[in-house]
Amino acid sequence: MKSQVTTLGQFIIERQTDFPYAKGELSRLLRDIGIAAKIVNREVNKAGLVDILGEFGTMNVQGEEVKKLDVYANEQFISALSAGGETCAVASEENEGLVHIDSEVSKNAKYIVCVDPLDGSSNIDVNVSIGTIFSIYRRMTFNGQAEEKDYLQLGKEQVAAGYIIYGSSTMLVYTTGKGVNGFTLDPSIGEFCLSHPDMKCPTSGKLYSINEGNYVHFPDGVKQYIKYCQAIDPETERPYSSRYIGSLVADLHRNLLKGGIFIYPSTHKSPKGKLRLLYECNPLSFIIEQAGGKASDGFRRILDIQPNSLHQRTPLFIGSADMVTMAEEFMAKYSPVDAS
Ligand code: AHM
Ligand code: MG
Repeated sequence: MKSQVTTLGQFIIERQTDFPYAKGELSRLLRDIGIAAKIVNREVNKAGLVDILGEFGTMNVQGEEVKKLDVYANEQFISALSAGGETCAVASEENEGLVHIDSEVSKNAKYIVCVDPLDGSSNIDVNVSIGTIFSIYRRMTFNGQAEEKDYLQLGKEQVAAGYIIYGSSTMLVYTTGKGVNGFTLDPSIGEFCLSHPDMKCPTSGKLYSINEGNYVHFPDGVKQYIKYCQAIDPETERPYSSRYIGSLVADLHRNLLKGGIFIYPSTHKSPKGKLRLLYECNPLSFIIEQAGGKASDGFRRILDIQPNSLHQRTPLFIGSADMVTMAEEFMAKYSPVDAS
């Protein structure tokens, strides 16, 4: 048995020298996210008890209103980031506009955070894994409150990104552009402990993940790629297996560890796809690239897309590099017109 564990806090401090100009702010910001993650984890684990402790919207035994978990998670992350003082503003899936943190300590802070506080929240009631996704940018403007220019940056400008998966165990996975490291929450000591150092996504895999219920609405390139995944070919070990949880962080996490491709394409109903560029696709794309994988909208690298609005959507093809490249080839051949 290993006698020593490295906690997230220790790891962040050890890696602080990776950012000679950051003066510890980024480390503190990551630590704040770790704290919020533990609080959200505690509530997610209690979700099954709502029938006993009170339905959402009702009063619990302490006389407090029971909040929906995604609203609760949003409040926790914003409050941890506000208290930390390193973040001047937060762009969240739960808020229409940018949330400015105007306190004395935060208003001149150097970082801006984009977050999906609880992704896949429709899965909570059925005990399926859900996640938090976050992305950190350096602030560009310093004329009072943060501006559009600060959060509408290219994904490749991210200084850090990560996700937390609330699953059979809870993990925090993050990158600061120097590889990807994963930490598992040890509930007995209440610490995230380094469990997956230097994570790498296999270059190819045997899993494809897509909501096939939407098949008729997919572009031809995606339909043909699905046929390719299902065809018999012993050399490439096809047919591949289909695995789709419908919870982005969980689907991505599995494919990152085992190799595979996740696709949420454009559909007739949603020509821009469903997933959001700023706080879903960009952070996961940064992580997958840092792990040796690839992320695309079917035609171009996600991290090169110029965002033009906070809640912008994009199609997403993400996972093992060779599989994403192959899917792009199908798109170029059968759906050459980029609908996005
Ligand atoms: P949400 O942000 O409303 O939770 O939606 C995002 C989720 C992702 O976790 C998942 O990949 C996707 O929606 C699943 O969508 P669908 O049910 O259309 O397959
Ligand atoms: Mg979401």
